[in-house]
Amino acid sequence: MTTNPKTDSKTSLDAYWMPFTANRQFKQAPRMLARAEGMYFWTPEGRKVLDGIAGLWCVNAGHASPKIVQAIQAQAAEMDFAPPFNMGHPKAFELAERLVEILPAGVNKVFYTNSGSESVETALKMAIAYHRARGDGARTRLIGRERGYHGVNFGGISVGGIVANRKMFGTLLAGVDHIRHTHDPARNAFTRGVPEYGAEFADDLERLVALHDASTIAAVIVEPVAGSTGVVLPPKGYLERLRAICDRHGILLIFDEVITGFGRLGSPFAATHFGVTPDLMTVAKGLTNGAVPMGAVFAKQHIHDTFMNGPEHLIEFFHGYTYSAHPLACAAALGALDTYVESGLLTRGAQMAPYLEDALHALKGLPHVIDIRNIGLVGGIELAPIDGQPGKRAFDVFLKCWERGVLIRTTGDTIALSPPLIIEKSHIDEIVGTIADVLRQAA
Ligand code: PXG
Repeated sequence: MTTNPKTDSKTSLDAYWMPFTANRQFKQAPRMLARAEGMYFWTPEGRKVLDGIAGLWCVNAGHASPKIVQAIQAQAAEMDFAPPFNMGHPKAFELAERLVEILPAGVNKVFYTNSGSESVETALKMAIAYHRARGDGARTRLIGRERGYHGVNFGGISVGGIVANRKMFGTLLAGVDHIRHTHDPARNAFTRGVPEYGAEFADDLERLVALHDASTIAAVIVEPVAGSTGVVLPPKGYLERLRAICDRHGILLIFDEVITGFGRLGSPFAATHFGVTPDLMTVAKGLTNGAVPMGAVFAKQHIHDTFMNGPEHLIEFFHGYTYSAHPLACAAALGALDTYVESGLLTRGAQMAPYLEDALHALKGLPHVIDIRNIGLVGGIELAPIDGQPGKRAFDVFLKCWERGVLIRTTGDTIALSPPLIIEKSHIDEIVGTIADVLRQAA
């Protein structure tokens, strides 16, 4: 039971089955959030908590950003819903046009979804259907990467490589294979920024091409910077090499930019940051600053154009969602884009990154710290697991930071930081300082 501060009544915690949560642990000691603004959450009791993870990699402009709040409020009153199939509304088109302005050259078509998971399913289906529309219908295989996270739907967990997210759910999608992951602590531990070693891991795609033949492979999907697995960066030259191998074999390259999109790395997208342009990009989260659920797939012109054949009165791509281009989401996204551009947030990460990098790497030598990784406004601090209890060491740090008023995220035994892009140096000091104190005391 918890006390509702508004009504003072008791609400049972029983009915809500929480996602990706240790439900029993939570319900014994609930961590409730009631309000949010800027860099902070407040608990129902009024305790202030510094947000070190932008909600969940999404609140890039900080919480309750005024333009976004106003846009949602006005849109709810003006038009709550409009059917997206065979009908349109102006903000959906305006948003697509505005997005194309910040996308890498050549990527200029926008297909709306409602989450990162839906973006991934959409991109995978688009890739297979594209090859078929070209008359190359044998290209149906999808290649993911070990340790990859692409949401939780069947396509996403099939190409994904996080064992816990896959093992409970049967045989998954047929015709999927995986290249190896790029984590190589033996050579790259404590590297500042992208690691020096491992571009050759991209050649693992050639192994799968040799095994399956390129003529059966539709697409490869990777996170340019992997988040959920615990912040794993692409080695220098790796993404370029992956791009070259895809080009050589007519395989589409999909970047899953659900966490890297909208300024996280200090550039609008990972594609712009690394100068490698994929054929399809998936986004969500920062698209609306997390304020309304929304995702999107960005496609190169020629992929879109390949579908635009057949009788003009017929649907070209049999795919879409009731809530695709939802008016509230479009309004929120336009408000978010305005805010990002006006405040320089799409590149602010680049200015703040060196300070975060120094702060994070100063943790080297503290108890249990076995690796530190960083890029833009992303940080990963990997801890040695407690024998026989993987994940527990980091989860305990998470709980202690929460008690001290700092929200961090842990995955396995890695602490992942992804603060709002409005973060100031003093916030970085507080987040990293709190983690340091907790680590010292836990020793
Ligand atoms: N792709 C990537 C790369 C993601 O990071 C998704 C797809 C799925 O998005 P939706 O909107 O369906 O959740 C994600 C989601 C974490 C964490 O702790 C990250 C995500 C979700 C939950 C936790 O790093 N990313």
